[in-house]
Amino acid sequence: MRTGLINDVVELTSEQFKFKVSENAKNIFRKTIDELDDRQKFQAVAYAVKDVIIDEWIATHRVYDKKDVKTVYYLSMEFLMGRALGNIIINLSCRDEIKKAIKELGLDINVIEDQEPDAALGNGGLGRLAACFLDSLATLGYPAYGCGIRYKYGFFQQKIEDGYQKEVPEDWLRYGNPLEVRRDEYACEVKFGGYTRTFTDENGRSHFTQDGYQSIRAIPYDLPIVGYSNNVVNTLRIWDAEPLVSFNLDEFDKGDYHAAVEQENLAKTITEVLYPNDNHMSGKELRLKQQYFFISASVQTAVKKYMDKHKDIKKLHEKVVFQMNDTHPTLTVAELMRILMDVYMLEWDEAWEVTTKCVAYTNHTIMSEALEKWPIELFSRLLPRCYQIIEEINRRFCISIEEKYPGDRGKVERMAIIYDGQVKMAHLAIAAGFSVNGVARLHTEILKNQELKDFYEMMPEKFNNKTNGITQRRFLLHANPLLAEWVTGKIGDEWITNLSHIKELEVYADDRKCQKEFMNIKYKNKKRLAEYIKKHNGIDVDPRSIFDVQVKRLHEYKRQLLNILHVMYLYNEIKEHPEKEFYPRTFVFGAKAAAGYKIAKLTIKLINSVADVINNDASIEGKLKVVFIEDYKVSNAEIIFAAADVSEQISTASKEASGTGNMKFMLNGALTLGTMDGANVEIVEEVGEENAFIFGLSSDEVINYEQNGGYDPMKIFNEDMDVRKVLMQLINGFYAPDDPERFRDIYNSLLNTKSTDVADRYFILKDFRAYIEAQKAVEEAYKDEKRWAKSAILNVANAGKFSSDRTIEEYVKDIWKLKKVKVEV
Ligand code: T68
Repeated sequence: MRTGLINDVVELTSEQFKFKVSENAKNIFRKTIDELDDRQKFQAVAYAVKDVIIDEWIATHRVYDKKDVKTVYYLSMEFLMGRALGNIIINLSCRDEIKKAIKELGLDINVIEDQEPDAALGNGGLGRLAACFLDSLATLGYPAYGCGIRYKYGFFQQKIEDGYQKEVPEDWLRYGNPLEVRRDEYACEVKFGGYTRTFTDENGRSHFTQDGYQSIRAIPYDLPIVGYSNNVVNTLRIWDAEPLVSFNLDEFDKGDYHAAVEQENLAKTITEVLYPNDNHMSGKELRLKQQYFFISASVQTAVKKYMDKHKDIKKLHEKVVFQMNDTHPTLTVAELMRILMDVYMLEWDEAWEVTTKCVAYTNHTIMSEALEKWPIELFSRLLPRCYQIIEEINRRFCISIEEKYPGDRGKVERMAIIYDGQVKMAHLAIAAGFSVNGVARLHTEILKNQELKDFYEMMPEKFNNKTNGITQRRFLLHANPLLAEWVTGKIGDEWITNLSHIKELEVYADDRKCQKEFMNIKYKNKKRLAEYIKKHNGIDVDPRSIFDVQVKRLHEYKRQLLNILHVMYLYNEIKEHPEKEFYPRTFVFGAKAAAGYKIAKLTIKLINSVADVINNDASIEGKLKVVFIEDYKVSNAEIIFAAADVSEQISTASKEASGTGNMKFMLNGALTLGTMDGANVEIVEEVGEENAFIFGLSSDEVINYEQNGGYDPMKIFNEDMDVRKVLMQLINGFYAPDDPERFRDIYNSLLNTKSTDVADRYFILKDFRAYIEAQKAVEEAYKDEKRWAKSAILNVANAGKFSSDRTIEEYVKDIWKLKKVKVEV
């Protein structure tokens, strides 16, 4: 039970909560509760929940202050939070009172939750990981801030029109955000451009300062991160930009009209929109501005907060650690050096010593197109002082490489931070960070032995692995209440805060009654998804069919194309052999493509075209259905994971750093159909190969082919008639009668070395047969209900390792060295 600090919170009754809601209705909308529309009901309830949280939020920070705790600043361009309200309610200890009150008010909690827009301040895995980490940090009671950007427009909304993706701006703040708190008192100034000037102080020491710059004001908005039943409320601080002074008439009078307007425009554009690329670097000037903007504001604030209580800036690392979520926040290194030297007057060596004890770096990809490199010209123009600092870091780093490997020019060329006219952010992050981690065991090994081999050889002590995880609070407790209740009924509720307990379910895997209960829950969840599909797509799907699901960003390496080509193959089989037994299957896709990623967008059109043909062919008697779920996001993901039988994790081996969707499916009792890539390797290790379907090239094989110029897909095309038939259907108008050339680029990407430098770069044809066989094994396994139910339960039971609580404990122990805090009377 709750042991809160403040009476108001401790004794919250449903009566009090009802009162809060009706007061909100009155004060905000001048209405009684029954006069509110659904959105207003959401707001009235959300403000009441915020009221409940606030006291705990204050109490938490009072404890942090009093105990003078070490704090992690999780710096990330992205936090894919999804909806907050439902999640906060299940985490609050007074959840039952709130739920009771909502019911007594005659409100439907599901309808209310559905009114909240998703906070989609992220693209995919990397942003969602950050959100899961915040949930775990608060639940485990670790002092932490998430630091990010308050994008006006989050990740775009996807509409499907005539089978094509259309991007619609996501205006998530249109009606305001009831859960945020604007903190004007922590506003600060961020400077761009201009030039650095040297001056000498009275002791003859030279210093640097920036002149002729443009400035903007960074304003923080705080969002509460509520821990599970522990009174802890941490903070996600996202920064908005405003003009320093609004339109400056002085400048206008002086004739410096342009400078004034430019400065104002900078403030308007900088936090306007999230860049919608995942695993791809955009290289746009505005993106670099966004990075410096939120890093400068976050680092300034963290240092100031430390100095408010402490005297010795040289001991910053005892209280502060910055975790850089990929290279996007790597300017932390330069900004911290700048503040230490230019504001606190440390010498270079002193500043370097502090900086290198404070920053750590997580790598999320080995895809070369995702590696951040900035042209020197752009970088030095926008951030002259930071550039100067990075030049000096580079100079010293190159000397240390030469000392270690005398005469080895290749080393310096490969490892330098500035080389070939570019600033290489990963190299800077590794040179300055005291820790470099990958996000799954295989990924970290590939970093050490391939991508970052030189760095690993020179600084092996920095490298470590932190296999990703997900929060079971959102992805089981909230997303799948039926299964959550079943699990708790069997083994108690400790799994909610310690997922390793879920292993206790194993003893029920063979129990016939439990198997039936489990399959019944899965069936109900499939019905829930079928209703969602009916409502949103107008397609009837049979909840008794196998739900085979691939939901994730659309990217060639994730191989949605392999999946849909296999669907085309199955359709051909059914048409050619209508007499053959075939277990009905529903293929579900959900994926957003980056707006400028042509072949990815064409793949969406292909999936929808195949869906149109198959879903409307009465002759196959509903044996096959294909559904593309529009606007895949955190909120509908929760419904989708709960309903899946098969989890498609079919990336080209070595390309998916970890994956986290794979873990969400597993926890909800879906069986993985996947390659030995990313965290799939560890999933199979936990659950046993007999409870998953593994196929395809290994990462070593892929890397081998790549180093030897690829393989010949034409050979497969010429020898395998099933493959050939499917590929021909891409260019003979079978799925595009009005424009047979429509899918030519996809065909070419697989076969034609003239139009792409490497044909079938992602080994789709190479893995095709193995995938067909694995899919056959899935069908066989599903026909045996006992066997399937057992495997599904074993998947749930062995998901313990994949809690983000476990991941966070490892970060804390190996990297951050934080102490747990209790918030109580
Ligand atoms: C993902 N990366 C990995 N990047 O692909 C995935 N990139 O394997 C892993 O599980 C996940 O990170 C968490 O570690 C991304 O999601 C991006 O979204 C991204 C965004 C901007 C620029 C580059």
